[in-house]
Amino acid sequence: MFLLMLTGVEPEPWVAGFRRALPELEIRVWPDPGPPEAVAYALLWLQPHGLLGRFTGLKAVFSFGAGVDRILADPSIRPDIPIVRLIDPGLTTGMVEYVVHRVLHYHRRIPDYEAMQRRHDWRELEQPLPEDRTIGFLGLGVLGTACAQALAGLGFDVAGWSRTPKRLPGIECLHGETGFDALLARSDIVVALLPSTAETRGILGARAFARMKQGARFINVGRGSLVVDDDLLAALDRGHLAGATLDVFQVEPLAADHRFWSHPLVSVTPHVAAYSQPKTVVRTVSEQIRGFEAGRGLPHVVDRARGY
Ligand code: NDP
Ligand code: OXD
Repeated sequence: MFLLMLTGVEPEPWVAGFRRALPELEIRVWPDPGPPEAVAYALLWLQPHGLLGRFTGLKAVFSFGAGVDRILADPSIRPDIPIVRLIDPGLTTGMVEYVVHRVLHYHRRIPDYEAMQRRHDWRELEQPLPEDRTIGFLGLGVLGTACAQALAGLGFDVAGWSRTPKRLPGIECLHGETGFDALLARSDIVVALLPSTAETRGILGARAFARMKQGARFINVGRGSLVVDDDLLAALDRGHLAGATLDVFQVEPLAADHRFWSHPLVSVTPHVAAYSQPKTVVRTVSEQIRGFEAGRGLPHVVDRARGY
């Protein structure tokens, strides 16, 4: 049996899609798992913690999203159960669209023109070429690399930072502590696409913001826990950073009284940069289950010690 445990997601299209793609498996939706020992696979998004231990026949769990921090924080998933993270073309397309859109928004000075419109001010502002703007990616994984390549293709100067050394054509690849500082110091727009791990939580605090260029912009599409909120607000308030686009937050939904909502230099979206769509995700996960049942092993299994 395949159990869908998807908090905040309308289950109908998922159930219909998986019933079509995996007719040999019974598909059930939490909180109606049927006999617990019959659950062989589970698809998880914001699942209530502490429940998976009762599924004694569990063979593998699949993440509904690319980030697995919330799944890893659930102590009821036995250490021998593989956790498969989502690498999906629909998710990648969504992230590329979002990041390219926000980078172009800043690059083409749309915030300045919006302010001028409010003053009925008709003037042309100086416009740098993309090659004279550096976009720096913290995280050069599946999503960071796809976004970096899209922007390099538009002619931007692109750099990226990862845990291990990398080589990507047309992108300056940095790693380690010196690489982190170098990337922050040379980027006009910094895009965070790191997972939330013991090593990355709080990585974007006062020290990191101080290393960014005067007037830099910051886009966080990774995880809210990367950022020390008060330090980001302080960097914006003192004019060191010129803007922030935030899609992910320490606590989601973002509290109604959080300063991010109303800060004039902050754009907020409700964790929608990339989104899981039945059309592509059902195919991706069904192929993985079918391959596993045929003895081919599972791709993209999370390294629990590394945290992503
Ligand atoms: P990947 O696992 O493919 O890539 C993660 C990247 O982060 C890798 O380049 C990795 O380095 C780097 N990294 C991890 N830890 C460190 C560290 N300590 N120091 C330096 N670099 C580090 O993940 P994805 O690209 O698929 O996704 C990234 C994150 O984006 C997800 O974990 C999730 O949090 C977020 N996300 C947000 C969404 C949204 O809608 N806002 C949607 C989807 C994902 P290395 O290459 O060396 O391993
Ligand atoms: C995520 C996702 O991991 O939406 O945030 O896929």
